[in-house]
Amino acid sequence: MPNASPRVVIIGAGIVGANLADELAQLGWTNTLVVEQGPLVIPGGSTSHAPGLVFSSNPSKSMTEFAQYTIEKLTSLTGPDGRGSFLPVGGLEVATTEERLQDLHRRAGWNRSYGVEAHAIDADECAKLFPMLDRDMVLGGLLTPGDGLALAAKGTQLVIDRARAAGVEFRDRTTVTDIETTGGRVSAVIAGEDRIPADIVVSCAGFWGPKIGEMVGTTIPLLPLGHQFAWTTEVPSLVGKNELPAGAQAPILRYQDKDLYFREWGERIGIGSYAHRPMPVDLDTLRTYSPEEITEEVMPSSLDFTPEDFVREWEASQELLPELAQTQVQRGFNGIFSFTPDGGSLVGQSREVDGFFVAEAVWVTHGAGIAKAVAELIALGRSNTDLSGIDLNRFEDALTTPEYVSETSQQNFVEIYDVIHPLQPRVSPRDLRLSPFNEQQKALGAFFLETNGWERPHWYEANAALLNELPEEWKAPPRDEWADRFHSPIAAVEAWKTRTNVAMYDMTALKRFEVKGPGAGELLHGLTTSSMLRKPGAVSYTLLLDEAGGITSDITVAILDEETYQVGANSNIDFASITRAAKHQSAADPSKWATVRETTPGTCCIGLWGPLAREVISEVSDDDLSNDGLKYFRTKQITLGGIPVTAMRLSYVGELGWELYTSADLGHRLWDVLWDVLWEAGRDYGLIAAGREAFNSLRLEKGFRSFGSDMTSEHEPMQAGLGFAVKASKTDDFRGKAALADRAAAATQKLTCLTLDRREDVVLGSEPVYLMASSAGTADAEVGTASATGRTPASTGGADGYVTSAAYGYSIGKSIAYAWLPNTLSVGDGVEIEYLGRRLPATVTAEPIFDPEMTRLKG
Ligand code: FAD
Ligand code: THG
Repeated sequence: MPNASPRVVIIGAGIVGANLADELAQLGWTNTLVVEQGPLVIPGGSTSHAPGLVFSSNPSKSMTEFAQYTIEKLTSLTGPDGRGSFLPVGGLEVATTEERLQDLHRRAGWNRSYGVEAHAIDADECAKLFPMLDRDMVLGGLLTPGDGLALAAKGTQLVIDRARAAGVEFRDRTTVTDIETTGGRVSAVIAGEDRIPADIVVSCAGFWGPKIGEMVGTTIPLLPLGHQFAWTTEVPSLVGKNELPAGAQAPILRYQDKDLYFREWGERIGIGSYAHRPMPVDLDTLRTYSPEEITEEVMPSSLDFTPEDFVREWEASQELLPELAQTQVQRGFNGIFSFTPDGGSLVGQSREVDGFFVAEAVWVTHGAGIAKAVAELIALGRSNTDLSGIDLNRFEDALTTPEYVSETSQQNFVEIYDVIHPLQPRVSPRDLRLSPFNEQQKALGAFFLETNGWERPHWYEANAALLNELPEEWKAPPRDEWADRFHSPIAAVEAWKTRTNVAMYDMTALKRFEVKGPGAGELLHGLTTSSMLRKPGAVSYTLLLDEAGGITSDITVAILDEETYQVGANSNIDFASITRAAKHQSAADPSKWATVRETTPGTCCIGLWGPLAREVISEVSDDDLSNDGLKYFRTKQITLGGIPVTAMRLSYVGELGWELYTSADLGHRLWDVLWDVLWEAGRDYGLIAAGREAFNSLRLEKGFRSFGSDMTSEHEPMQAGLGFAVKASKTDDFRGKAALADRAAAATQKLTCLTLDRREDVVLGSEPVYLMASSAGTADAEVGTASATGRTPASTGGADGYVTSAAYGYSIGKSIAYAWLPNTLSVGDGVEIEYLGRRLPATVTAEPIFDPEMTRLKG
């Protein structure tokens, strides 16, 4: 029978490429060829020498699930010895500082949030699990019993056998030298003299990825870096304990305070180090090997050990594991792997070339899980697991230059085991993308955080002068030290002024682009959940869905004229997907062409919001901005102090006012025009500039969702509380429509608004949430997480849900946390949020908390 699935060529037979071939075959796609430059038994990439530690703790739900799937799959891949390809020895992270000890509770929270067993344990228990530890150095640990060692090379060979049996072809000792494209699509892979036809090409080339990307003109923002791994000589207490040569029984061990990790390796200990200087590798000068030269110890991904980089590391190893003083460093190597600007993997289809996919910068830990998701993406057009956090297209162009990738990737290597606060900005480069208001913001004492390369004010020190005017009921109690980082009491002033007077917000970093052409309306109409065939002046809040009805973004679309649509988006991923759709529509029917042009860098935006916004703007504009002049969710061109401005009446903070857009050159003046109202008008409106901390609090009070944290493609609109954005009046088809009803009926979880019962409690996001015994299950209390609330927790292993976004709500005087929880909960039900090992009582609350009648916005 002829094979009907498209011809897929996968480049690279490491853990990712081999598993991708297998996962595609399981979906019925067997017309696949895997091309590998090395010998298939030891290809010589990172997988060939990976020591295989699988620690699943991760702030991302998707990454946690990818690790769990890798563990599950490797466990099920049994060799001729009847044993699987995973050693479930458990994972142990030890703390030797108070800060780390606290952080282990936070990490345990991530595990529990996403259903993975984790225990905070004391030093005695750590020493029992890993007897070599210096008990007195250790303050406590985090035990993840399900973690352990991936036998990556073995598992990869087994998966290759299985894929072969399903009909997949593997061709080793073959180096891909070029990729042929025809009409913007891949058509063949070139290997020297050979031309291999292909409908789809997937680069699973690991740290060689940038070289493959160059072949089609797609930038792959990863940096190959060296990383030291060494083995001791025989350790007395391990003699005769483990199977040889590489068996292990004790948990894999992390000593993050010194950037080290350890595993038993037969009678020896293997030590991995991130403590050394970053060692970038230049792919152009990397030595190439003929397949015959490659052995277990000699391979292209393995550089010579540099003992001078292992001196302090060896001392630190002997401190934690004193028995190592009786051993020496027997052997080591500097292995090559991939780092990226934000530390995440790179997955998805190229923006430039159809049919060119990548799955790179993937750890062994996530290898099988990501391979499964990419197989779904290719075969089904979408993955069952949210991929937005690791999408290849998430980086702005300014963040993919070689210099930027090199600097940020090296920084991520250095910081890999550091305790990083969720709001902590990168150290460098800073001041990369500046809004035209930057100078004025600095003059007001802006405290900047960084987003997508933009400097964005978090609060303004100038507003500290208003702290003594802040009414008592708007003041928030002091926070714990962790939650206090990157926080200022000034945010309370800025929230108060926005709700009672008027404030201006820098919205320049909001990703936006213009869709233009005779086909623009039809294009967006087919992609969104509301009508795009409306008259100029209309603005819609609408959703992009995948074919299965999952939310891939929430956007605003403003119709500027019949053929010009301005999209307010969430990220570069939206830009890439709409660009691709426009290209396809234009090719299919040239009379309905549409182009997509990025306008973020060339324009700027101020959000002017608050009950006095109309008074302020009328001081500087003669345009009619009354409710009759410009209704809620409408746009028009106005003039403001002589500056042409596109005004859009909407507000993410839930107050009367407008987003005011102009070109970047006029931005500085626009700010001054508004600001001068403060001084020139006969009346003091109390206008202030306000920052992102207040903004985030106000948007949560209003119940406005943030894509990526509150909802992803794993959620359909109803359960995310966005059913209103799917317009029942829209009879035309749009992507995802057919799947919506069934999907909503099957949902068991719902995005739920919680408020914390005690005013002093604050959470930050990703924390586990537990139902009470009255709402589910039986009690099973665990030391260290016992209920502090007098209520009985329903369970202590995996949680019942997790927090997405959270902020203190100044206008209600307590914290707000949105969480994914069973949809059986009702308003008034009590739950507990686990924060740094403590249980905080919270209550399901009706939403939106602020202005449910929308009188503020529509007035
Ligand atoms: P690779 O295994 O590198 O596979 C890519 C393949 O593509 C190679 O076989 C290569 O030969 C082939 N290829 C490249 N270019 C071409 C071409 N032009 N034509 C044909 N074929 C080509 N991860 C963990 O999860 N846990 C750990 O404990 C761990 N420890 C590590 C320790 C060290 C010292 C190092 C260096 C890495 C470690 N990693 C660990 C990371 C892990 O090894 C890698 O992230 C993972 O193996 C990458 O798998 P891959 O399939 O993407 O890449
Ligand atoms: N401004 C603009 N575009 C954006 C955002 C923005 N795009 C991305 C992101 N932010 C989208 N998020 C939202 C979320 C809520 C609203 C607007 C953008 C909003 N919601 C009203 C509500 O829920 O009541 C919608 C009412 C309606 O549909 O009529 O305003 O900040 N330009």
